[in-house]
Amino acid sequence: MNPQLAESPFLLACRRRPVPHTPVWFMRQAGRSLPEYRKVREGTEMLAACATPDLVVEITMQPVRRYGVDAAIFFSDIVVPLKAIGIDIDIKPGVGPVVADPIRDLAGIGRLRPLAPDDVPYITEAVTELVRELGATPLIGFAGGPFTLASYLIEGGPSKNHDYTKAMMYGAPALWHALMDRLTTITLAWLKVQADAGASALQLFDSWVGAVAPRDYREFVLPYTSKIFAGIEELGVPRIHFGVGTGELLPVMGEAGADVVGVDWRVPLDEAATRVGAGKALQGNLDPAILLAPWEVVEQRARAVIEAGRVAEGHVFNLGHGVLPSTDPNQVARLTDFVHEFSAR
Ligand code: 1CP
Repeated sequence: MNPQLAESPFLLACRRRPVPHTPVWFMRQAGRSLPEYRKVREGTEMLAACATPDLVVEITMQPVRRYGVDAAIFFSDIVVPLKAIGIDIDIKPGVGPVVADPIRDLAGIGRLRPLAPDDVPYITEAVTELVRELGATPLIGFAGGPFTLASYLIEGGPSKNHDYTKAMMYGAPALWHALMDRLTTITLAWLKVQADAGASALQLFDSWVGAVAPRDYREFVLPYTSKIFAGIEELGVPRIHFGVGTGELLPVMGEAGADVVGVDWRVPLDEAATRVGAGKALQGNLDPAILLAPWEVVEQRARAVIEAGRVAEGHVFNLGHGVLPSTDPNQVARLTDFVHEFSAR
């Protein structure tokens, strides 16, 4: 391991140690807001791009080069491990993941076989090459959270209300638990592949779990997120747990076992620190839409995030969700510099 890596501001903040400046990276920092991304993706479908190491390396590096962010996020997608075990899933432009044959019964769950490292040699190859190129900059590996993956598989695509998903959760709990159990096994193997190849941190994106109430999270989701975080503890890398609209879930998410909890823009970080409880760093939480406003507004709001973040035991600056495709990359560059300069004062 590169000796400077362990002392990188991002990994120090995740471990709640003192930092020279607040580290910053952005969810969806690679992708559609960057002209250089749109250029290299031309003519290649999303999931084909994810299985092409040269492209994955190039796209992951683009925001690191352009912005000088404190961490890279591996360019892939939460559905890649599902595709790799043979689920007929595609990412449709302008829509998102679409599943040909949604999983709604025991036979469907039976199709979710365990993932072996041999299923994803291109992931090992891309991560290995990236770690070499990144040097002292950490690489964040990731997986989709079990509720979010279950929702795509059960609904067959993006969903507003998660109707079929909740129908199974409440109406066929044995089926639900069997599905979550399989997804947990796949997710553990998928995260391990990335860490074994050299990823420095792992983030679980349970993006849509904010749709469930705390008592239901405890019964239907927490057993699986807890098992995932406990299962990757031995890999020795910081574990980050993120979801959107999780203000009410922060206390129970704080119990799941991550080292860092991601917060969306709805709850200020000082309040989030209280809700999550002691012994955690926080990541977040500027509203991504703030970047669409004039710079003066961005600066004022970013300052408030950094100040609220000082209450937390560790703070990684980020947005409350992904960079919006219409964002001007120059705003992101300016924000990165501002976070570094203002937090070092
Ligand atoms: O052709 C394209 O450019 C498609 C757009 C795109 C991109 C750039 C998709 C389709 N996925 C990705 C990459 C991606 N996905 C990354 C790496 C890039 C980076 O962060 O810099 C990551 C971490 C993800 C993870 C992901 N995929 C999540 C969790 C994060 C989040 O934003 O909440 C989710 C929910 C997905 C599903 C997905 N994949 C793509 C889309 C458009 C969606 C969301 C669809 C929906 O609204 O349900």
